[in-house]
Amino acid sequence: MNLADLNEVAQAMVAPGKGILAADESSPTITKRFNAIGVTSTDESRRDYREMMFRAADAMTKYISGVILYDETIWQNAKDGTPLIKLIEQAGAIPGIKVDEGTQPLPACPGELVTVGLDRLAERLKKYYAQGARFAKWRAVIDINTAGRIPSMTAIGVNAHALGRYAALCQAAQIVPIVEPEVLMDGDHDIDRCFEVTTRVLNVTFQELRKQRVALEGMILKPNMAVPGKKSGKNASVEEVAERTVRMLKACVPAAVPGIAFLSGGQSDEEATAHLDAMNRIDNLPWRLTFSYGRALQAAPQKAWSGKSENVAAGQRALIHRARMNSLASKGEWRADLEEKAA
Ligand code: 5MM
Repeated sequence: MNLADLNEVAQAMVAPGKGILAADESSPTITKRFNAIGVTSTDESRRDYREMMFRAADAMTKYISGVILYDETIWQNAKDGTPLIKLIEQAGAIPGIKVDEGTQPLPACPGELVTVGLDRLAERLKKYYAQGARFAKWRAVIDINTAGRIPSMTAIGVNAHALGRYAALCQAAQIVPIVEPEVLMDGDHDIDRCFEVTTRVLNVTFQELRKQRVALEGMILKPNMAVPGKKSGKNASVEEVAERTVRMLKACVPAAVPGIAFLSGGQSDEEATAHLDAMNRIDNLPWRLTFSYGRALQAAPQKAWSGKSENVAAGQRALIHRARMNSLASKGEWRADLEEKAA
């Protein structure tokens, strides 16, 4: 492992004013998104959609540091035969790859999941590196369900262990691991419970990363923010979310980690931007804080595009807009009126 090179890639992923486009939806997930806009999901429509995004020059060159791809996309060519991965590289962005193979029910832990995909991961990483991937992503999913006493320490432990195994294998293959332990915001829990569970998950995850000798300087953390569950009927102010999230991260994430790139987790586009912006207005942060959004970057371009070639420019404009808003938020320079002006 060459740590200086890993650190250089990690720093570039969180370069000032830039963040990550999470375009790594598995085929079932992108099919769900396409169904919502009335588009049939085929190899070709998935390719066309992703090509549209990777050709949105202003987004890709100014605001996006890297793109997380799904296995299918990393091997696909654009309509004119250019490999999609080349479009990303030509824009000056870094190609990344989702390497987990989804979740399975965790035995003896009803309602809980474990992320799988460690078997043959070392071989797969070699192939992805040869194809141009310089970072990877693995997502662990932790649900909160107070009635079911979820999450259990078993689920937190096995998922953290897998994140540690994955991260160590990535670094051995000279690939920067994005470590994503996602605590879902779907439940009826309040912000205190989200704060408490996420703190526990992050602490156990970093224990595992240390145990498995992962170099913190050569990784990126992708966490959820501290927010109330969607079904709680409770709201938290932008400042409260920002203050709680930064407090939680300061207690759990060593300053050696170059950057934290948040998931959006089902927040609205503007909420995700406003929360990131408010965090970046807090002084003396030990790491760079930016975005690694999937839905909060793509919902608007998906709708504008709606599978029609005549809408490609509109889809690209929508992506450029969201990427610019989040770029400003990553510097604490976003203002709500910029959204209205664009509308
Ligand atoms: C883009 O969605 C990613 C892939 O999900 P599946 O494996 O379930 O298809 C997902 O991992 C994503 O990278 C993160 O959760 C962040 O996305 P959001 O939409 O939460 O910002």
